[in-house]
Amino acid sequence: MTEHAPLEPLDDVVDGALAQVAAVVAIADLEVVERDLTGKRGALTLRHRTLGSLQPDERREAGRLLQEAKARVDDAVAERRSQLEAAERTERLTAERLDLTEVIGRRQRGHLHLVTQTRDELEDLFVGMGYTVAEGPEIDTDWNNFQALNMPPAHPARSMWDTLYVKMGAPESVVLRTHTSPVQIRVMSSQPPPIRIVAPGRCYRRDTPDARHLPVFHQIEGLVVDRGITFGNLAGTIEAFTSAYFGKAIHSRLRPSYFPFTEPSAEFEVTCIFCEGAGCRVCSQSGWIELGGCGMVDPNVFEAVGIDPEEWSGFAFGFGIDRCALVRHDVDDLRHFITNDIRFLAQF
Ligand code: 2NL
Repeated sequence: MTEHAPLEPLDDVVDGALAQVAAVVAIADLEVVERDLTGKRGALTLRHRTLGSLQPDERREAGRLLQEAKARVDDAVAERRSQLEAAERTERLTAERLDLTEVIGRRQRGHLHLVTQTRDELEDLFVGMGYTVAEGPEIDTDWNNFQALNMPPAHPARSMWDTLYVKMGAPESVVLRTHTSPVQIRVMSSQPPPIRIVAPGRCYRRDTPDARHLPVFHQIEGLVVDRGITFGNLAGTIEAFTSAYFGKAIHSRLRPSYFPFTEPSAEFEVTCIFCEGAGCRVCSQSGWIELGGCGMVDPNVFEAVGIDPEEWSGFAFGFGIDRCALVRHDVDDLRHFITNDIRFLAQF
């Protein structure tokens, strides 16, 4: 501590000390400075020891000045310490800051596929009309899929369906169902009329995918069996369902057709939802869009499942769920449903 030799003016010692204290930027350094000044061998402590060699009057005065100097230095150290502590605390708080009000974008939730939504909606609609929902396996017997539906083996009507056979049991005895009719055959074979069911589900055909065909698609079929069921009941049911699903402006019409399992048979069409019947490109200027098929259950089908066609009559209808969604939501290609492009799917 030669620079703080006893002869150096006390004011200079204090000024130097204050400058040092002011220059300190870390609390640890402040402690070193403090020790150099007021510690055992500190500059001020050493001056204190020289007091003993002074005359009492001088000693009192020098002692007072020394006390005053020490107090100034102590104050400066204390103030600097609290400044540094405050700065350290602020820095720590900033680093540890948690903003509990921060809004973080919500996790995106998925939703049901449009085809599933459509199936649910159609089920609800028919349940509201008094039907129950029936389900069955996607792999079924040739009997349930074809023979009971009035199509014996090798019958030419089978060529209407591009069937996929499964190697189970006898050759060509098990198929991936080509429609959901086998579900209705199962119900009719296992419970007596009256029957009011819809059978929705996945079906398979050996088709190449294009805008209007998918090899794996979804169908919903309806079946009503009771005494005195007429073609008028069928037409009324189709009309009730189409206006409930597509809206009051949409109506239905039936055109004669052929299915092996219904007689008479018809195709049903709905008012084109784009032009509401005026004629446009989508409906080829006809004002109508074909949706599915229907008819009165063929007596041969009743015979196959053990229901007496003299006592009971019934109607059935069927249409594609995918195609229904396509028409209602103005989708231009069925393949969008299976491409899994999230930009397409997220629209519905
Ligand atoms: C179509 C035509 C149809 C049926 C399905 C049916 C079922 C039984 C008996 C008689 Cl168990 N018929 N179903 C009847 C007529 C048409 O579907 O174009 N579907 C996409």
